[in-house]
Amino acid sequence: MSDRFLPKAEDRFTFGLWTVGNVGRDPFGAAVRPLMTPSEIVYFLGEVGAYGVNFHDNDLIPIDATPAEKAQILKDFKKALADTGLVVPMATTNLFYDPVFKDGAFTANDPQVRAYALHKTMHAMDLGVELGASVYVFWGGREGVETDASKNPLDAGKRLREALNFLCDYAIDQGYKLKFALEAKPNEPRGDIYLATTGAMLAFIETLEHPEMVGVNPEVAHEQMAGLNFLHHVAQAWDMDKLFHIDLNDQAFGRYDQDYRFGATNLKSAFFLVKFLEDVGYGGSRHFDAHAYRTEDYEGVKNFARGCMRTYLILKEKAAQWNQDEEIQALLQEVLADDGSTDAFKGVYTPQKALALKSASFDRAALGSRGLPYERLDQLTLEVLLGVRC
Ligand code: GCO
Ligand code: MN
Ligand code: MN
Repeated sequence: MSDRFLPKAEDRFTFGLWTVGNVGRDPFGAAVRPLMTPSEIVYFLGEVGAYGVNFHDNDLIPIDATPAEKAQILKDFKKALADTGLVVPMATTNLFYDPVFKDGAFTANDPQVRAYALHKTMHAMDLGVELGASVYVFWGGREGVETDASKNPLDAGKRLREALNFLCDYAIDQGYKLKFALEAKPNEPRGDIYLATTGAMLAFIETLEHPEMVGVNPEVAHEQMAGLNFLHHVAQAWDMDKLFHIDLNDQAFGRYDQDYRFGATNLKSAFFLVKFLEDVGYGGSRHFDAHAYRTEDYEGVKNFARGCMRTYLILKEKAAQWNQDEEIQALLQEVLADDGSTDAFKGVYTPQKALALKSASFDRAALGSRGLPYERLDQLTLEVLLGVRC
């Protein structure tokens, strides 16, 4: 392994307890790996070179833990963090596993379930903040339906808004410096999940009482499951100053939720994503929300985790190469060339500009017949990725 691709703290590579700790259970088969304790996972992540570890409340503290058990787990976990130097940048609530959430949490029809979801989330926020989290993720895995006969989507939106407003105020009231990051997913585990895309989340945020506290946590696989372009959603979030966190993994279009190693399936998309994050100077966590193939033992899980980070760093180097490649840059200049002939129409609207633009004449046929060198640009991109351009 070449040293320049070893992860460093400034890369902000994080993993969830549930990612490398995934035991390989699926709807068709039992666990294939033994369960690691939370502190064992921290040492494991320290060994592979991660910067941080994130968790759902119940990844760390089982839902039925006694106060004494909770205290012991926390003590061991904090010791593991201190021993390894790992930090906890993000925390979240498990609002999907327990049967109580079978009809959703904040959007459940039963008001007692909705109240319990708020109760559980406030406790989980306390836990996250105690361990240093500054981003709090909301992934509404069960906030959806199998049949629209069961729930009015307007009611669901209203309930979700009320819950997030309540929790923003709770954070403010406690003096927590927490930012909320909403994570969209189109389906799985529900037949349809509300606010299915990052774009839908971005629009919803503007309807909240504290939109400044709330951003998004887009995940590669979630837009890809829906056949959408993930980069475009990330760019929109960035443009709105809402990219608070990001979940990196990979996924074939139209499949079940695969959660593959970052870059494993759509390498070119992964490249443009890394290039975007690096070009704009994204400074948040690069969180790998993925898990190893079910075929792996824990040596394989180490290969998986190292692979996520190493692929990111290789793509980062490729992005720098792409930005410096003379032929690529010359093609971009050609594509972006501006002869100044439309300067008089640019910028803010004035009635004069509008009039001048309406009476201007354009050689539509000449414009339409101009060739654009995108084939060459894309081929050069592939050749950078394939390592045949120096
Ligand atoms: C999924 C989601 C989750 C969330 C996690 C944190 O598809 O299962 O991506 O892994 O990211 O629950 O909120
Ligand atoms: Mn996911
Ligand atoms: Mn995720």
